[in-house]
Amino acid sequence: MHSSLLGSIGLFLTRKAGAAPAAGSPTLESGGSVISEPVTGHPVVISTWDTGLVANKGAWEVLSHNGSALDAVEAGVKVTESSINCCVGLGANPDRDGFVTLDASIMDHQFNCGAVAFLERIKHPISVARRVMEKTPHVMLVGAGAQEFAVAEGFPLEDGKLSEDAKKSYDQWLKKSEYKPVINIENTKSSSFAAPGDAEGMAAAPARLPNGEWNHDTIGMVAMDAGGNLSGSCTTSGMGFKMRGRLGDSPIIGAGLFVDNEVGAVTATGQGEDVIRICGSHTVVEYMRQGMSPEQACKAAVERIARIKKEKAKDIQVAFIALNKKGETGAYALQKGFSYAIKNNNEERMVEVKSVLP
Ligand code: SD4
Repeated sequence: MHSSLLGSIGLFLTRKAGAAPAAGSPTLESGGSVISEPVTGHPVVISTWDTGLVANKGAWEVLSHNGSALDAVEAGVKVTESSINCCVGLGANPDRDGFVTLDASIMDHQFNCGAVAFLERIKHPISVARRVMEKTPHVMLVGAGAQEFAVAEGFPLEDGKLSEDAKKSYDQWLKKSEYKPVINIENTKSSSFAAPGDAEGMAAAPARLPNGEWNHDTIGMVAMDAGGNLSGSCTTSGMGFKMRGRLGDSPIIGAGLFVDNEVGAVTATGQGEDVIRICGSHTVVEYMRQGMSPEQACKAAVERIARIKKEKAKDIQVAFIALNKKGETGAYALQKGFSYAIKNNNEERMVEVKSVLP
């Protein structure tokens, strides 16, 4: 057997609550039960929300065959991009004007990164992001330029029709919000997304979808391969019914995704404006560099957002998931109800995540 695999098997032990933390990692703060036990060892893949469970299977196909973390995180989130769901891929909810616009980013273990944003009619933005990383001197392409690049690279231009679910959801949203394109809804006052420095409560997108669920479901994924290298990916349609041209955190390296192969890999989900405000994923990596566990680091970043948002924190959801160089995983959310999916050689499950707000 390959020696690195033998080495990894020794690490495939889940540290139980109460067991001594690894040298150098501070203990978890007291005052709440540890819902998410860190999982150690590699290969390992984690990803956001329930859809992560299936996406992880796609990544595992690669990781279990000794593939790279980079190939794994691309393959994994492509599974979600191909499925019909509210917030990822071409089947997702559109912007206010009825167009699905997609954002994605990818980053490897050597600080190579690529992103696309405001991309329309392309099924796999994550793969276009990877092409940007590998075939251009740039990090990010947006809008028509990103689409032209994708087509030149051989990605088919899809028809741009809304999925049945998205059409229903959009029609319902139009009714409820009484949105008429001729009226400048962007100037509607809404406190939901206001923060210090915001243009006095300018509406960005509804906090909740017409069915009452939080308006988010990005897939962010980070993985470590058998060789111990880290990579990450993040792909989304952003907030449903957003202003046309709006970008969230997902395509922004350092906000929605960041990987430092010496320290760890982090991705974010939720209200992107507030993740961007604190360069969220980069911040979590830096907290881990200072010695925090993945969970502690995610918690510290979420708390920072809560402090900035003050009483408006209750109107938004933000969460981070993190994987450190030891293969330990952790996450934290602002609101209850966030979970992430984990897969390694020993287990495949959802992990319920603790929140800053009750
Ligand atoms: C965004 N962060 O566009 C994304 C949305 C999201 O889970 O994460 N949804 O702001």
